[in-house]
Amino acid sequence: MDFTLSEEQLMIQQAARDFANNELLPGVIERDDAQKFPFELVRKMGELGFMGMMVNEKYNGSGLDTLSYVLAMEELSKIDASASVMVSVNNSLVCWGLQAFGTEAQKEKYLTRLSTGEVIGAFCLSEPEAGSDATSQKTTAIDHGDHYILNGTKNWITNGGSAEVFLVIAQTHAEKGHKGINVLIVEKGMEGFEVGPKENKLGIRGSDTHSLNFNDVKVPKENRIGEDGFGFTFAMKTLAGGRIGIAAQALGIAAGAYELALKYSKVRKTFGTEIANHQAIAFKLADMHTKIQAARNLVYQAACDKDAGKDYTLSGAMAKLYASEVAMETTIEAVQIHGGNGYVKDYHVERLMRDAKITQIYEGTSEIQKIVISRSVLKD
Ligand code: COS
Repeated sequence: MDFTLSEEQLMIQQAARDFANNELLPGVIERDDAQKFPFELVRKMGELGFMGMMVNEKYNGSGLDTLSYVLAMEELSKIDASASVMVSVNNSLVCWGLQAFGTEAQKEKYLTRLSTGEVIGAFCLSEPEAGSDATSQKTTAIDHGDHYILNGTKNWITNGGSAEVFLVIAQTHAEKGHKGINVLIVEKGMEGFEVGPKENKLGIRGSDTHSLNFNDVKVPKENRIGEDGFGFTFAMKTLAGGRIGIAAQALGIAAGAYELALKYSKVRKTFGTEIANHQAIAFKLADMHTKIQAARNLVYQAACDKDAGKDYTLSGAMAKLYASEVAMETTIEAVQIHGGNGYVKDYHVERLMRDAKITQIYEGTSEIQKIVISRSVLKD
């Protein structure tokens, strides 16, 4: 495999690196503490084209490939995974889903604003009793001719408090199981739609995660994406791409922690020498570097599969499974290399360790990725 980056891809990678260092790094510890992410930063990411990276320029997007998106995700995630999850959800789940399956009118009305960061989107699949078991939707969208009446609760919704456009998965024809599920575009402010309290999380604390309640929300039928009953397939298809974005996030968290540990090991001294000169530390760095490169190859491969029009369900699942494991292992080792300093906030690695954990959980847990991978392997 040749992953030589083009001039344009290198420029995007550099732009994301510069933005992360200049704009995201200042205040990242405070944002994690306060569980806040100023919308101003979302706007700035929008101005740089990071909010609609794979969206056609016709809809105000950047018109880039998946590999460019992955490169940007990696760089942003090295510094601030709360920022990068907002980028990931908006790009892979909301914008991509609308571009691939929305009507022209839906794209004009919603996608053109989502891709610039003027507004931000949320993807609402998980429920109190339907996370991994995504077909068990309790939220209902009952057909009333020209509109649906939406009732139910969604949980752990990234961008829940700041989004203006919500893609909500709901059951319309319970007797048809997953073939009776629809996806509706819900706007902030629709009567009966309430944003619940913010979750107090272990990691990615800057991103705002909320539960959402829908009480007899009237949603016009023109807000349904795709044919009647397309909702579950929509969720699976968008999540297949979303997993590449989260894999890139995990890769970035791992690489960010590794870079910090490498730097620290060359300045921190014990027993009269820099700790990098102790084989115990050098071997840790060797393992981290090797695993990160392996994860990077899987992530790039999945992105290239998507760009080549190949099926990326398997490669995306493998990338997410492996990169998220590497993120967890690497960040734990980075804390260990930092010793006591690793356990305090100023050195960043404890935050990266907390942030890493969610990459093994959201957009399909590691166990779900193993279901996807094993089914694919066994089918051959
Ligand atoms: N692309 C398109 N369609 C897909 C698909 C994909 N990647 N994966 C599954 N489907 C389709 C199947 O083809 C099937 O359709 P048909 O009945 O028409 O053939 C349908 O979806 C149901 O699939 P399946 O029978 O495999 O469903 P299961 O209940 O066994 O669940 C898993 C499949 C576990 C893979 C699915 O429920 C899943 O991904 N769960 C995790 C969801 C998730 O990521 N949650 C996190 C919340 S978002 S942060």
